[in-house]
Amino acid sequence: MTTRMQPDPSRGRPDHNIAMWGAPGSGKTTLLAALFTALTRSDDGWKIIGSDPASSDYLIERTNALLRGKVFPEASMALERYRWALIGPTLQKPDFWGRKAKPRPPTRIDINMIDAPGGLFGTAQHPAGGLSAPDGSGDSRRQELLDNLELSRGLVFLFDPIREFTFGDAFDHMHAPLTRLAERMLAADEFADGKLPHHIAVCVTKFDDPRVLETAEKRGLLTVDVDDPYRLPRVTSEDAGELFRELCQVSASGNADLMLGALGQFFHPDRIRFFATSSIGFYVDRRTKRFDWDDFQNMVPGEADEDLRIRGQLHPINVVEPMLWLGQRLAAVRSATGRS
Ligand SMILES: Nc1nc2c(ncn2[C@@H]2O[C@H](COP(=O)(O)OP(=O)(O)OP(=O)(O)O)[C@@H](O)[C@H]2O)c(=O)[nH]1
Ligand SMILES: [Mg+2]
Repeated sequence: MTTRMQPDPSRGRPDHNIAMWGAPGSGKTTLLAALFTALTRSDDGWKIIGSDPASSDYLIERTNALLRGKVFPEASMALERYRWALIGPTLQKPDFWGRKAKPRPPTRIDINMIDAPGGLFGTAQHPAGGLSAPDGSGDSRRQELLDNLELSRGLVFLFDPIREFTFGDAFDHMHAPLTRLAERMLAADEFADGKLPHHIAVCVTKFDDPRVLETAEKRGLLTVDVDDPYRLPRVTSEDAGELFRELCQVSASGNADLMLGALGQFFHPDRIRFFATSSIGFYVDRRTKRFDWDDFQNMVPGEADEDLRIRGQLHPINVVEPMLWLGQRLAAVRSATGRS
């Protein structure tokens, strides 16, 4: 079903590679699995299409598992790569006089997405140095992960506030690979303005969790999109940075605030954007079709104690937006630098 990541020489430098980055269980694979539903539920005309059979299979299987099976993906074991195209709307809105414009050619954003087991981001050692797995496989997989980060120009970094509250290890999973990546980019002369050339979408995940939602509410960060029939609470990208900062305060290790410093050190401010994300969204009663502050939890215990399942329909929040932002920014860089 999945393909191992290999550089594809026929495509030249893959400027559009986007890599997911985040601690184990931070929600990387679920976010990918929710992409199709997110696009279909929003009415802005974007769709996602697999660019090869394995990537289409993934979309079909994962979408079904989430929607019908109501189950979350299993923890990732291998580095997996998917190729998708996001196809934009073709119809333009009527102009001021109500005249319909001619359909325009669709915008296409190619995404080569890399999803790795979160464990690979922790305790990353120098590829030439000691090995953590007795058979050396951990080391070669870490090397592969770094190769991918080096080739990508877009990063989706997932910060899981619930894990941070419990384990407090998000910074550990960011710092080591970031340092290695910077070392490689410096060696490759890709550190021109003293920053990495990458764009980074920082997603605060599990926004549907009551603890995260309440933090946003207490800080006065919640808004409602007037076009949203369900009236789901959201946090705009402008305010999501503040939510991130606020959630860093409840880190079990107290190290989470270092992440903001590291982001500022390594990434150009224009190339960082924050998102408050939930792959499953809030539970909405199918009769009332409205968000209800007294009954919004969409994650419920499953049959086995440790199992968690999805209760109702999926209403993904800020799942597509980070991809579109990255895709559009990378396309702009590509056209400005004349790279194909
Ligand atoms: N509340 C809530 N929980 C979520 C959401 N997405 C994922 N989870 C929970 O987080 C768990 C891990 O999600 P994954 O998508 O497997 O995380 P991952 O980052 O791919 O994990 P690894 O592959 O182990 O690195 C799931 O089993 C769910 O329990 C979400 O949108 N909301
Ligand atoms: Mg995973």
